[in-house]
Amino acid sequence: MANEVVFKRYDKNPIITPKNVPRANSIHNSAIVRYKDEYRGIFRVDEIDMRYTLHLGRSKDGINWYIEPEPIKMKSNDPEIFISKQSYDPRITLLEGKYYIVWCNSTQHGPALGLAYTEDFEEFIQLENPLPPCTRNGVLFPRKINGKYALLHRPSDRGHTPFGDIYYAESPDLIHWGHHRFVMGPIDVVWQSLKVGAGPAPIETKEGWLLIYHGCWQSCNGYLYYAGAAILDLDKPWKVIYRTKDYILAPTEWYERVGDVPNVVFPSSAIVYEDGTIRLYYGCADTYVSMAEGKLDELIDFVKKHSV
Ligand code: BMA
Repeated sequence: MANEVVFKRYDKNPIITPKNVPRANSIHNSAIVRYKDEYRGIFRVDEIDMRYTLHLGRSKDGINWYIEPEPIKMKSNDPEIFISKQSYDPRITLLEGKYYIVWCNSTQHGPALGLAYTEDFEEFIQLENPLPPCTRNGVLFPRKINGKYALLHRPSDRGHTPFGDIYYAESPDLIHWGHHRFVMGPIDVVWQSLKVGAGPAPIETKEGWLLIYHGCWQSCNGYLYYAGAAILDLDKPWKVIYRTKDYILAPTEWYERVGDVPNVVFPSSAIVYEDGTIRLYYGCADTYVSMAEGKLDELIDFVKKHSV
């Protein structure tokens, strides 16, 4: 396999294909966590009418999955919050004992972040919309920072946004968001020269918050998506300490190159194990979910040694 710098791909990738759900056209950018001795996932399923919705998945090993054929029904007592018919690209964060999901709703006013939590992966409670449209790629930090909840997101437009910067926002109560700060944007390095967006929930390390993100550039055949990593200041996460010049994962395998949108790796969940292994789940070509593993300390060394 080409270009494996820290992460080694699982040899039976892709682990999830459209065959996992009867009506699926594709299953890709999804949020996966460990739950008790098992795994749970919130999967983006595009169905055969090309509507995209969030479905619950259960797995004992994180590789073989049962995914519910019907979308998750979130509970909310406020009809004014965005519960759109189309939802995509969830991220998940374990925060104060609850699993918080941030995803993107397609609304008539453009893409808008949704926020919900679950404690048991049975009942999902939707909270106030964190921000107005247009913004995507939202993910919560796993603890309060300076006494506030913290969110990364990417302001966008209504279409296939040809720009994208990562921003930081904080909140005392997960309802009111402010203290907006620019974190990072595209730079003059080809694979991350058009837009960047946050991937999995940031991981706290001694060096700072490890953020795995996607970077995008435009070739004559459209957008290509790669994975990179950065280390953000622990107390001021809008300050970037290191950021990879080289990508950590690129679309090189058939399942990353061929699909509804070719040449896409879209990192969306990461799990750190007790032995220091980091497992990355990522969407492939807007069609599949795959998995790759590496060592957390090697990833941090790589980010530091190959920083811009
Ligand atoms: C982004 C998002 C992702 C998708 C990617 C590549 O803008 O819409 O859902 O994986 O484009 O098509």
